[in-house]
Amino acid sequence: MKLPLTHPPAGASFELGEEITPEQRAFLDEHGFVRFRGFLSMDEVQMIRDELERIAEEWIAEDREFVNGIPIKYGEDENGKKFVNRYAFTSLFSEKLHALLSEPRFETVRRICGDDFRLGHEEKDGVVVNNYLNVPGSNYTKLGWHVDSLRDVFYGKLPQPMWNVGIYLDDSYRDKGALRLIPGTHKQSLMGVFFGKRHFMDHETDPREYIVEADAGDLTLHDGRMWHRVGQSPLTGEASRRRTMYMPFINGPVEKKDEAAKTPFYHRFSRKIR
Ligand SMILES: O=C(O)CCC(=O)C(=O)O
Ligand SMILES: [Fe+2]
Repeated sequence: MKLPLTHPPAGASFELGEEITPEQRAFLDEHGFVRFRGFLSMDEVQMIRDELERIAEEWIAEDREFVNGIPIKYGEDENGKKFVNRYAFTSLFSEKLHALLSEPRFETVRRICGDDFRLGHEEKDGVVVNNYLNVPGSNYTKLGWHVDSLRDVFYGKLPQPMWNVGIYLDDSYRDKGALRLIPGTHKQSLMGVFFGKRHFMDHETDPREYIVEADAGDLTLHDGRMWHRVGQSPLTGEASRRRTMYMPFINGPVEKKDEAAKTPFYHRFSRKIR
């Protein structure tokens, strides 16, 4: 892989108006990601956190293992209490969240991805929430290097265009581990996607990596073709908690899932290696 031409400045961020500006678009094109500050209010962030708590209680009470074939990852906190490490299809379990994601602000985001893109509430893994907590019983404290669109290969297709749009539900600076990505790798060849790194197994620091630091309420967009990982927090317990919500923006034929959907190979594989 070639080195990116320029490295984005540390902490680079923007504010999103009714439309993406040429400057913001140029940043996104060049580096493959962008961060918009203060996209949601703290009240909205709190609403989502509360909904997540409610959904977790529901799923734990009914011993739910899957949603539409996608395994829910559970962990145990310091008090032995079960919690959800990774939610899938979250917006199907909350009318409030679904309503928020239908507001005009998200239409702006959709148009940034492309006029023919849609938010896949019922496709792929739907709206995913990661809840990283660094405690011994947690099954999700970090995430190895990967390229999101390689998942298509596990689903039996060539990598498709896809944007991963993230909402931060906690402040996430490097003391939380944070998202690390390699700017410019959205332009890599298919060979780079396949063989650049060992997907999900490799957690090594890369000299090219850029640490995306963000506050609760921020919105980020990253190209599904670029290399990224989530580091492990050097902190433990509640201080290490990092919640992010990812929305898949996709185009092409609609492929909705329901409870009859099979578990993709990728998830059976990833269950073993984390
Ligand atoms: O938590 C994050 O910021 C990234 C998560 C991620 O890369 C993924 O779920 O594919
Ligand atoms: Fe990812």
